Amino acid sequence: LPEDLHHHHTHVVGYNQCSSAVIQSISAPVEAVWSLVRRFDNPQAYKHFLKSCQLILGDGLDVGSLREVQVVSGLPAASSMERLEILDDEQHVMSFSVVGGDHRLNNYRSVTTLHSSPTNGGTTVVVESYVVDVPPENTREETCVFVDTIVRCNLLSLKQIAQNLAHQ
Ligand code: A8S
Repeated sequence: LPEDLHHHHTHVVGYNQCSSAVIQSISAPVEAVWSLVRRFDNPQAYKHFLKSCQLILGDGLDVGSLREVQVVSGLPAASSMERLEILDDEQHVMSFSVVGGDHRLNNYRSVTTLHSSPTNGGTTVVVESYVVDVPPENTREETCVFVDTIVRCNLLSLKQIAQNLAHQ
């Protein structure tokens, strides 16, 4: 792994936390994928579990910007307050942390990095890792399965939308 990739996806994992990563390959250039991932103010463009997003603080480009997202019905959550931690347009790194809201994923933090495939030009490899508290009455295993499922859905949707953008 390149050094920066290793660095961004190395998390401090506390005793009652779990951590995992999802990798997704996308047949679109890094810049097309990045145009979607970098929009801290518009995550619902590809995250279909979110129905709306409001910027609460900042411009969505500076670290410390805050957004409040509303979650679709059917999930054990209603809303989430999220803080922008990293937005690096050169290295294609975005990170946010969950700082509040009405849900069970306390202290969630994720890092998403984009890499152009070394073997296939025009292909992007997305790596998204996270760390989160294990909720009371859940196991580490259950928590990772739940979050992995959400992240995998998000990255599959990102793939479809980015590929449509790139093939226009
Ligand atoms: C993301 C990743 C996750 C979002 C989770 C894991 C969430 O928005 C949803 C359900 C929950 O129970 C927690 O990149 C929370 O958005 C869809 C509200 C945080």
